[in-house]
Amino acid sequence: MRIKLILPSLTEADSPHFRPIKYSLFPPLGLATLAAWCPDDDVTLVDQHVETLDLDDEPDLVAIQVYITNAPRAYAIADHYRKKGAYVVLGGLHVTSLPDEAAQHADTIFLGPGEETWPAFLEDFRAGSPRARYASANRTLVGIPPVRRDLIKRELYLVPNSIVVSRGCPHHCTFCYKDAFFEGGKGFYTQAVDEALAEIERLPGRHLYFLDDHLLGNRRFAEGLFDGMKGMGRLFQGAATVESILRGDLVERAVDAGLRSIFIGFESLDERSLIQSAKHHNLGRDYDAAIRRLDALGVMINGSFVFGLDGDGPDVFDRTVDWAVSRGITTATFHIATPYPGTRFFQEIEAQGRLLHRDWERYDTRQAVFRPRGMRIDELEAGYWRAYERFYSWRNIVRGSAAHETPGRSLKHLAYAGGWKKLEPMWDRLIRARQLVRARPMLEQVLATVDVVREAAVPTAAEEAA
Ligand code: B12
Ligand code: SF4
Repeated sequence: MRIKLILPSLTEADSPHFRPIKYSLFPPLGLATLAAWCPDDDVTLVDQHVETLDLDDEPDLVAIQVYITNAPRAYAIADHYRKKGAYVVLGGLHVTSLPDEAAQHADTIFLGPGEETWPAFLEDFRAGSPRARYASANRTLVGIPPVRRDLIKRELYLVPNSIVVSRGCPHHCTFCYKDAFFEGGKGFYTQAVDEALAEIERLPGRHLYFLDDHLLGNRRFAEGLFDGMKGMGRLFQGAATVESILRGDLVERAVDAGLRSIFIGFESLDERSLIQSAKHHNLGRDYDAAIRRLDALGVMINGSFVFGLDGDGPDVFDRTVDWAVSRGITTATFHIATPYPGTRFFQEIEAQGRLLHRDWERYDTRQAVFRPRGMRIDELEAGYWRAYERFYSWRNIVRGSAAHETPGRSLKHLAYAGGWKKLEPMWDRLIRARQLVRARPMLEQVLATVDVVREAAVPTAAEEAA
């Protein structure tokens, strides 16, 4: 059977917001995961961010991954293939949030993760009796076949070794996709440690990026994973919460296994906004202590911040940027608060009559899609762009890098932040020439240099108690 798996572009390639390097970071891991159940089929995997989508072919089955901002493109592609007589199925986050919308463009839709439903569908499809809807309920990653990495065109990505060893997260922030996506079953589960380690062993090169929502979310699993990775010589990046950094010694174990940079959801410096988002695990946490601890371990921080929550006034942008720069946060990801359908945040904003529109393509966290309380819409959007501009000004990159205790760490900060945001023409050239592979040693070099100050990493009694 000819199966075509498609990840439609999250942003149109001719949009001013299409930053080629951002969209050439990671391959479509979800679809490569599904392909594992089709070892004997003729499978093509197309990622519209990095390659042209040929619409003139004749696949028997087309499976499309739908995120919120690619929904209109996904539906157009689906309609096209259905007209041509292909069987078209849709799955992913947006389909799970709005199944009835997606069902208008598909022969079959999938709700939730695909590890249980996709093989069930394939069996029904091959038997000639596929259902219109499959919803995941029994979730596990134990014993699933290995991701079809042979379908990933490694040369097109800066980080071809993206990996997920868990699904979901133990928390319930109201703005997060998580509760909507995992409804009807477990919302946080992991691979078996030995299977995760075997998957890591199979990855070539040194650098890995864990795309897990919360890599430190299950203590026992993370301990096993990091202990098993010790000595493998890997360098990796991942994501975790402030609270998990402050607790116990998991972060030291992660560093020993190769952790060099971490994505942390600070989200807000204001208690009111944290309460509004049910981000209880951040409440009362000592952000500074977490940052000091990571810095002492030589781990760079990518801080995530959300603007436009109810506690935010027009001063939030400069205040947040000044704070992040003064703390030596290496890179920052800013978002305009965006209520994704299916989330509690969406329900609240809709009930309050504050939603501006349902143009999903504009739900890209760069545009205001609801009326904020503490400022005007134009203030929110202008403030968001100003935050990026200020944070990544050379002046602030230099100031941020000076916030570290050692010259080695300052240099690393300069190289990483500068490389990420100030070398756009170089990235564009490498991408056009299909030579991103040449930048990987540079990335590894920056990540590899560490000067750890262990003593400072020991938590205080208060941190331990928290
Ligand atoms: C990698 C990533 C990206 C990559 C690109 C995506 C890619 N190459 O896959 C990049 C960096 C480009 C990116 C950008 C953005 N991202 Co992003 N990203 C992720 C991340 C971290 C991992 C995705 C992943 O690989 N997951 C692991 C795989 C195994 O899971 P999966 O893809 O969901 O696939 C499974 C299921 O969904 C299902 N499935 C999926 N498709 C299909 C299809 C069929 C037919 C079937 C049966 C099943 C199925 O089966 C798979 C196996 O279970 C997720 C967080 C997360 N944990 O998922 C956020 C996430 C997807 N991103 C998100 C957002 C908001 C963005 C941005 C809009 C925000 C921003 N400012 O950065 C931008 C996009 C800008 C724009 N204009 O749209 C949100 C999406 C919310 C939503 N409702 O769609 C997420 C969930 C983060 C979050 N916590 O809010 N992102
Ligand atoms: S901690 Fe992060 S991944 Fe977990 S629910 Fe909150 S926003 Fe989502």
